[in-house]
Amino acid sequence: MLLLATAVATSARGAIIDVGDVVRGGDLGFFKLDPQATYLRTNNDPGAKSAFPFDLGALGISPGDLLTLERVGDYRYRGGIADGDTATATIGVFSGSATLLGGANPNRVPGAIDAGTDVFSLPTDSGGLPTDISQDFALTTTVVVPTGASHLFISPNDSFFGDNTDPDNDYGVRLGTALIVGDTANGMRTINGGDSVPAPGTVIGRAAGVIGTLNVDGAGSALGSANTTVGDQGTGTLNVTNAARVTGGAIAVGRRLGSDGTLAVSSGGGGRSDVQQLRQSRHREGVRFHGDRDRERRRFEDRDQGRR
Ligand SMILES: [Ca+2]
Ligand SMILES: [Ca+2]
Ligand SMILES: [Ca+2]
Repeated sequence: MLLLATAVATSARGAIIDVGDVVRGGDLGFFKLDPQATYLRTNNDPGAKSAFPFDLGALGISPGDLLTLERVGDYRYRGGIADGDTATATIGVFSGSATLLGGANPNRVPGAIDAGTDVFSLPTDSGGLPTDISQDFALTTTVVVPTGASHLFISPNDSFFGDNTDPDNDYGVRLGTALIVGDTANGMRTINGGDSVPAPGTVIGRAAGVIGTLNVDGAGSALGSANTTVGDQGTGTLNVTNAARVTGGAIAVGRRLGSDGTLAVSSGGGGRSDVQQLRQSRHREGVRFHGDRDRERRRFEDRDQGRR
């Protein structure tokens, strides 16, 4: 299936041209988190508070949406003078209701719905009671909002909450919905002429069998994305050409089994192109390959400046 609708948005400097199935993402804002608030079981922890139930509907988020959750800042996980404001481990769980039971319950979120990548939570610091539930996931991540979800709870991943603080008051989460180029049908977006597109997350080629193509072309043209997936279950191509830029966090190429991802960076008459994550990740771990059986099918091209 190929949708033929074409949308063109122009600015003073350039253009964003969408063809086919392109879902525009958006930033939903930063939300402060209390590092003492949790949805996990607690024991002999009178300072612990209840996690806030984020109302998905009120935020304009529906089941099936691709939600981006970016943990921001840090917290201090215990009161000792030597322990800095550096802890970042944060987890979340979707629920079919706003109900959060008392801290003594092993499963405090009666409407919990599984999503994302499983994460383990340690037993309570006092008494060693198990706290782990099967439905929660680790932040930072991009996750599909599961069927039936109406609320979201977020918590530090900790075993004692009453001693947590945030001295510089920066701990929280930034929520957004992802830009999807090629969601359930083929799609293509072209960013050119010096235009710049910020996105909390970007997915190119989401569903199996779908072809998604994102072109970022020309000096000053840019995609800024907290994380980018080139080929999620489908076929994704990210072309960065003629002095264009891609900035932000990690890039996953060919993310799931059966997917196909191509990241092509080339310079042209306009100058050198730059993929910030790529340059860093060649020597670190920002570009990740998944689905080993299909590794040989993936074409990873980096023609810029002879980088390998
Ligand atoms: Ca902090
Ligand atoms: Ca603690
Ligand atoms: Ca868990």
